[in-house]
Amino acid sequence: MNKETIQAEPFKIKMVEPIRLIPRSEREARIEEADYNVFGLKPEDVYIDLLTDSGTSAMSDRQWAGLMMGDESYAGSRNFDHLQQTIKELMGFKYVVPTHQGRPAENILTAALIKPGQKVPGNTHFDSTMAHILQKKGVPVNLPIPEAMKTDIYHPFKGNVDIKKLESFLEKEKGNTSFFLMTVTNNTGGGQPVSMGNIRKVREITSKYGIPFFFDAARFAENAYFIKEREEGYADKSIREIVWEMMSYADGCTMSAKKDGLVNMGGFICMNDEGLYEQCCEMLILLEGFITYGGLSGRDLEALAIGLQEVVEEDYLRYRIEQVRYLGSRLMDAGIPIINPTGGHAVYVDAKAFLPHIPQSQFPGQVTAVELYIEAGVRSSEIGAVAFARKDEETGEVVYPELELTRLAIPRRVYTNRHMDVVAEGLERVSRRKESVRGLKITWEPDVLRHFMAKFARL
Ligand code: P70
Repeated sequence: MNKETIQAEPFKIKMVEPIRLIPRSEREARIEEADYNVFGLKPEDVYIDLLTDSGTSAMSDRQWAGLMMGDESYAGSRNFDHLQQTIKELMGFKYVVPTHQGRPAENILTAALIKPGQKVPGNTHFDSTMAHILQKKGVPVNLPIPEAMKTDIYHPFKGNVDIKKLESFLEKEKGNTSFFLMTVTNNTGGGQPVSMGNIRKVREITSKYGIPFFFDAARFAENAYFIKEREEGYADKSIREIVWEMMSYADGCTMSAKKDGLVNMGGFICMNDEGLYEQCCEMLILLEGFITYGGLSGRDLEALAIGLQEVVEEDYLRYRIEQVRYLGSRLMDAGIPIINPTGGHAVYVDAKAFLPHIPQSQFPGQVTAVELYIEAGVRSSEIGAVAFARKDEETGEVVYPELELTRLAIPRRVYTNRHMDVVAEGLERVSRRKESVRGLKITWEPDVLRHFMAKFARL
């Protein structure tokens, strides 16, 4: 917590959902029945659920009140007007296309922009983004700064793009590049922020080569908070001013509003280009619904409009980032290797360093998630070889991601720091017996996004 001021959570709790820790023997049985995939666990068998920060936020009383004001008209819902107005005031884009979550936004934008064989560079694409680019026969290209891959060294903006690499990439590939995508914060690389300076440079370079520049804005407000905290010249700017400036450099964005929209379901695409807007609207009607609801109810649109106003409140963001930092510092004090510094929405355990005796082909990130569940009933997720390893189409060899992580994603406004203590204690206990922990092998997997459904067995 901030040492100079006395500040706790900027909310009080007026509704609770009971949770329960089932006995260890039952946890062992449940994870085996789930084929050692945490996605297969029943929520009632999970004590503290850090699987994702997506769609798991607690809404405010104002948002719940907004739900009662839903205008469920098929066309022209006033809640859409409210949402559109809110996004325009916050981000400044001309057009807003609502979707029911981030994936349809990605699907529609990538379908509109990518021609087969075209490259899509970015800082680091997240799993579903990468899958959508590949599905459109595009080629995802990650160009993070080298510091992003060194988990133990501090860098204030590990989400940054390597500007030199981008420049030489575009020099060669400009004729074969569809668009540039900047993911804020960089989820794959530890929820790490991108600096305004980096965003500005990317705009300069993409403009020079005539390449459209989009944000994956799922965690835009958390990114803005880090800019305010860490980047020179931004300490006295409001979060809204920073968000406005960030977005001013881009041609549009996709958004999974299940994160920084503070809602349980929702998303959107924004753009300034009218032709692209029309193209996206056509696909939206085919895939999601009419252009004023995009797969959502009127009430959902209203809750999102209110959530987008709450997420840029500085008191909220301070609490949010400090809670993640609190868990991170507990783990660092216990000698558990994590990505340093902690990011915006999660603490990422460096599973290669945590379980050095388990090779990446035996999924140490997944093993850590399984063991943490057994130890403390805490559900986390793997962001490593299960999610990101790929067979090279030419050589047939498996290419492993550089980072092998177990992510402790913290839902917004849901858990207290006492819950974070339990998570830290659980990992400390796994750490004490880690030499005896064994690897996993995959017994079944689907073709795409295998981490959601793969089955494992213990080696
Ligand atoms: C997460 C979820 C979703 C996401 C994202 C970024 C930067 C787009 C999307 C897709 C996915 C997930 C991962 C592991 C466990 C559970 C869920 N991220 N861009 O938790 O948006 O989910 O709304 O379709 O992070 O990070 P959507």
